[in-house]
Amino acid sequence: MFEHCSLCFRVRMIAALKRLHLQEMVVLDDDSETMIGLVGKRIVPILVKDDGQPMLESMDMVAYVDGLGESVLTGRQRSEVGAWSDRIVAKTAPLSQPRYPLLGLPEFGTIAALDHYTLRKRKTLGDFVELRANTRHYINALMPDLEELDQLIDSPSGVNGELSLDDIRVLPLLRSAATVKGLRFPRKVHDYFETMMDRIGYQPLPAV
Ligand SMILES: N[C@@H](CCC(=O)N[C@@H](CS)C(=O)NCC(=O)O)C(=O)O
Repeated sequence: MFEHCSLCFRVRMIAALKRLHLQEMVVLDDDSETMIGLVGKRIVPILVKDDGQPMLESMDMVAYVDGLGESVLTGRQRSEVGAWSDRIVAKTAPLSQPRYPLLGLPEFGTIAALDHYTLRKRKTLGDFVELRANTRHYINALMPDLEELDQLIDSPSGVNGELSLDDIRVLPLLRSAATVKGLRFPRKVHDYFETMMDRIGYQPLPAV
């Protein structure tokens, strides 16, 4: 996994909700070898099950972990929440991705790993300094979506009330958005984020 990765956080989240031990291993951003050695390509998250078999899709991993013992994701899903989650990624990426290298995260623990990330993201997203310089613009573009989520949240302990796969979709995205100093979550989003992070026992990432 990468510490900053929201898809990886889905798996960490379900393990925490289930009170199951997940042995976590962070790879350096330039350590393609480890990922390719496990599954034949560069990708995270990878879940290696107790029988040694690796899994590749984060939502399959979530279903697998939730299926160990009694399920906790018993609530209904709502298509509006799923659609919101799909849409928001393009809005948070220009804010969160240029910030991750500033947070002291283990996947950027060497200069080579840090530069590897910066170079590959420059190709897809653009120049980090320029993106960060436009923080206000990207925050303004994101706020209507956060207001929309505020209307969608049913309870601080579950976006649809009872815990569901929608929480697995939403919380990791909020964790990423919360790396942006100066971005204020609307009240219900804020309460949901605090309550859920507290429940799973994770500190938010630093905000810069
Ligand atoms: N559908 C996969 C997508 C996994 C994925 O796109 N992972 C990204 C990181 S968020 C990745 O590995 N990108 C390649 C890279 O980092 O070089 C899942 O949900 O697990």
